[in-house]
Amino acid sequence: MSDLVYVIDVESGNLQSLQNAVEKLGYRVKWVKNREQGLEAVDKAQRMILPGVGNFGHFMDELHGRGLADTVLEYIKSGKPLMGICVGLQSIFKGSVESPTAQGLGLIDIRLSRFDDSEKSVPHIGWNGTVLKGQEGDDITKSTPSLYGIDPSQKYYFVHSFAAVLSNETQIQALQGWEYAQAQYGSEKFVAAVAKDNVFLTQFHPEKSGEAGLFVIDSFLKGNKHARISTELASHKTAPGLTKRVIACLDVRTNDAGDIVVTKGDQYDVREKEGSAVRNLGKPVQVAEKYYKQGADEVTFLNITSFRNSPLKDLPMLEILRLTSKTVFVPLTIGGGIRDTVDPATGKVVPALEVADMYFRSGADKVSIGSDAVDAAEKYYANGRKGDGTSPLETISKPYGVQAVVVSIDPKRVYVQSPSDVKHHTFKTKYPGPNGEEYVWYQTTVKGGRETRDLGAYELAQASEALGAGELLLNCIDKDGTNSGFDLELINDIKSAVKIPVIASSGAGRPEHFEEVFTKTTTDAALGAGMFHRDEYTVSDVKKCLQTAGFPTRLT
Ligand code: 1PR
Repeated sequence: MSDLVYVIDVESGNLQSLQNAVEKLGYRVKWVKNREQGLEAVDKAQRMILPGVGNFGHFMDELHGRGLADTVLEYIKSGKPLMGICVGLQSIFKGSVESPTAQGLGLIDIRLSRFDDSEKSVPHIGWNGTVLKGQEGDDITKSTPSLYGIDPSQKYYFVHSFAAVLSNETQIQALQGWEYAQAQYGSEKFVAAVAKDNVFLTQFHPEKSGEAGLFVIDSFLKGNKHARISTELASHKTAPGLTKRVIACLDVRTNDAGDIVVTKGDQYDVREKEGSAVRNLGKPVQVAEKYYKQGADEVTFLNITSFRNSPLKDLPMLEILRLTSKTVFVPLTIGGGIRDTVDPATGKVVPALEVADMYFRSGADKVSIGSDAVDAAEKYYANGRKGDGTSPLETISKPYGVQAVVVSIDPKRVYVQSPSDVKHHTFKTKYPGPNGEEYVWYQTTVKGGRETRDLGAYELAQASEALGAGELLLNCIDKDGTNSGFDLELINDIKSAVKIPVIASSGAGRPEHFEEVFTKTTTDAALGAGMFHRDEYTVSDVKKCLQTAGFPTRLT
């Protein structure tokens, strides 16, 4: 049998990682981008993958517009194996409330709905468990046959706001004849994977789900529908449900010798106290791989000097992403320099969407916007709380979906005597200021904290959500590099401002700080940098601490 895997490419999101996963498993990818290539695939392909991320309507328009909806249907009819991923799964359903006029392929008569955000963050981002219908309550260590290797004791990476939520009998009836695994987010149960005959679909991203996800892709590629779960994989037991994510963050910049290094500052100052050289904590690709092996749920790269003078095609971060995504099979975020920019090589203005597109094509799953989001938020308020459609937040989230866009906030604490002293949102702090001030607001900054703006972090968070951010990376300059624990007050305040997930950042110095932030706030994820870079603790130490404290955890 040929080692070729035909993959439908409608230029939606990070296909590089899927290619890397397929290649790691010993196969080759052949892209299918138009009807002509689709006809060849129907004729010659022995396996096909239909991946998708982002907006349902945009994805369906591309699929229909390129004549590839017919390709998928003809291919399915031929009886050869097809695997759909994320929006690829969603496209097989009848439609989605996300894009009411867009037609799904209609193989399953269910309309996708949006998760209820009154009780939880939406999008649903992170590692969640699955249960195969009919096997609820089974002891999985007995090694029951699985659905393409999906293991109920493992966690898989989900990122979506819309899902086939199973809330009534009619929906369950619509799945008659299909085998399916369901997952639960808050109180809502939804289809995590579904299969019938030659069709297999996952809502989660197996190519981003570490070794457990690679095993699922491998089972599909080998046609091993009821693969037995290896005892090695089944040996990790953890509490059910969505985990709190533990993220390793790499601040990256060129040092004075011109090398690209991982660095780390104290309150954003990355120079050594003596000699003033940029701190060098290793090479980005190797450091990222180390954290993947330790069990990091995501890896974030922040390009803290944005390499302003690099011609765009040679952006050093592109190569770092390309190399990292070959060995790191968890989500990768890239931040720094995501804005409309002028290419120094050509003098041409390059819109932020094109910059982001280059990163997605190189293996990034999310882009993180810092300074430019502050500018966009200022315009949003000046414009009567409306976007004008031109900010990178809006232009990137439209085609790629909000889940692909993070806003990184770099705030500083400011004390005031009374809320009426400032126009910004304030709250009463447990830790009064130097002159006994009982209230605080958090001032936003740009350019890595070098410039302050007359805008609060609370207001920035709300504007970012309204303009198209799917997640917030909440740093805190006062806490950065202090090893004194996260700023719990700030995190709770920002969580109360938005419905989208928040990543707590700055101040982690011990595994217990992660336990504390997940116990005392409702943050969805927490990020550490210095404590990992200095080899004081591993990501795995943090995971073990969380597991002992009873949190659902993904262990590797
Ligand atoms: O403005 O869109 O070009 O993005 C620039 C990005 O670079 C922003 O995300 C900004 O936070 C980041 N950045 C800029 N300058 C610095 C600096 O340190 N001089 N780093 C910087 C931000 C903060 C965290 C850090 C945590 C955890 N680093 O990400 O990793 O505070 O540290 P800890 O656990 O050791 O306390 P744009």
